[in-house]
Amino acid sequence: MSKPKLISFKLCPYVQRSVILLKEKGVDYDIEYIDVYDPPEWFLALSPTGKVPILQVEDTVLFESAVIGEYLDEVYTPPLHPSDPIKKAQNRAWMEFTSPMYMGTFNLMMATDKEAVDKVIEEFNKNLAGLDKAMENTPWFNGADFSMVDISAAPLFVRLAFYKNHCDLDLLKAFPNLIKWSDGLLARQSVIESTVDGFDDMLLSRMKQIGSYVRK
Ligand SMILES: N[C@@H](CCC(=O)N[C@@H](CS)C(=O)NCC(=O)O)C(=O)O
Repeated sequence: MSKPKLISFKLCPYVQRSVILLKEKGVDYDIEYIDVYDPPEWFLALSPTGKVPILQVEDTVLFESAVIGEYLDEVYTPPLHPSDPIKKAQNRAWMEFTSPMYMGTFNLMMATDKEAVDKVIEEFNKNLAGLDKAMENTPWFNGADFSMVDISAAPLFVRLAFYKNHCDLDLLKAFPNLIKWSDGLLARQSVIESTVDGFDDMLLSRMKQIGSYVRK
């Protein structure tokens, strides 16, 4: 089997989940970056949604990060879901829960006035409170075993750390369980290696273009 190839955008949290998973499993893969704001024709011909990630496996194109994740988990060892079906289902539910939160981090960047920022933060706080309550183990969501659900949340914490470091916005401060989870994830090698060089500067310059309210 030839190497799987991931089509990515350097700032995309959904692709970052696939990258972390590939690194956790030690898979040899190729990656090609596109600009999602000016996508090439070949990409639009391959991606049914016009979104990244897509994963090319031989002649097949997979899309949707959650599905790509499930495929990679089935094909490459070690399996990173709990084996108990009820636990696995519960983990998948929390993975679903984190997915729309990425829109929150994006909307925060896009907000150009205080009212819009406050609205995003209010919604975010509700979701963070739910996640904090669910995160009852340490160091990982399932305790000792690092798993898919940890991966699905990692890019979220990368972005929240960005807002804390560059925008003086500490969205985790009221959520002790999430602070511990975030600390563990941000120190993990696969997560450290999952962002491209210059990631923070790229986000900052994008925010400057947009006129993001939270950019100092
Ligand atoms: N549900 C999709 C979301 C992917 C997504 O929103 N990707 C963004 C970049 S982070 C994208 O490609 N946007 C381009 C567009 O919407 O045209 C997934 O999980 O793969």
